[in-house]
Amino acid sequence: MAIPMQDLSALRQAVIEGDVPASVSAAHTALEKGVQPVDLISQGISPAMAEVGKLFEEGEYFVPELLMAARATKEIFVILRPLLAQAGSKPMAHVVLGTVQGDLHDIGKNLVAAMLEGGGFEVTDLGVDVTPETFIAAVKKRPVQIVGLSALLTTTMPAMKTTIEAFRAAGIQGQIKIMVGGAPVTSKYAESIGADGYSETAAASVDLARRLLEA
Ligand code: B12
Repeated sequence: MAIPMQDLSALRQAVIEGDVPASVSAAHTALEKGVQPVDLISQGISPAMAEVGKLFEEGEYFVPELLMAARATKEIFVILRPLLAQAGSKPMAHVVLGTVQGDLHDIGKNLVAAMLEGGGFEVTDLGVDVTPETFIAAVKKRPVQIVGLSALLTTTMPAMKTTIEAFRAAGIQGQIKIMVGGAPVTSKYAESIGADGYSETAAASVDLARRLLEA
């Protein structure tokens, strides 16, 4: 059931203000009112963090405000993670996710991980600044159907290409589907580096992952 956006306005406001206790309490209230964890992410946390990014770009916010908002998000995930895990029975597929080498941005990637978990996928999150070798080791460790690469800097976007080239060199590109995302990434760029798919938002990454599995 789609939840009217105004029902989550208190949560969005608390995240934007980086108010951790208010964010946690708004998340509990929303869940008690029957808001689904995935809707809380796609209609609450995602738009709030997009607004935080905008305020930063406009010079209204500085790094401390960003980090407070990120912390509020992380605390909400502590509540959501067990609920998201409960939702599905047998995972649809195993996704390995990480922010590429040299890049420390993880807010968007964490949202993608949470949405995928909510959408019935098992997610191994390798974190940030992930080298191609670490991605390859994760794919070799146990069966993986999809690898998701995130990059937020124009200077680290080439690391997506390097990672895909390393998959090819290791002979594992044919076994996996690769999806990419992050603010500077476009579908054209994704295609140019040999990725199988791109999505602009965390919510859309779930549909993308499903399409990649069917392909
Ligand atoms: C928060 C932030 C930080 C935080 C990061 C905290 C953290 N834990 O992530 C801190 C303060 C640490 C930081 C550091 C830096 N940052 Co910064 N940062 C941002 C900011 C304001 C917001 C990013 C964000 O979280 N957005 C909100 C999330 C929800 O959106 P998102 O990440 O795009 O993710 C969504 C989609 O892209 C998609 N998605 C994301 N990943 C994936 C992956 C897959 C597989 C898929 C399918 C989808 C997908 O789904 C998400 C949800 O819908 C942006 C500005 C902006 N508006 O983007 C600058 C920005 C990205 N940073 C920038 C810069 C320059 C830096 C620094 C170099 C600054 C410095 N001089 O030190 C360092 C770099 C550190 C490093 N090595 O990585 C620049 C990049 C410019 C460029 N052209 O490359 C930006 C654009 C700001 C600016 N305008 O100057 N930053």
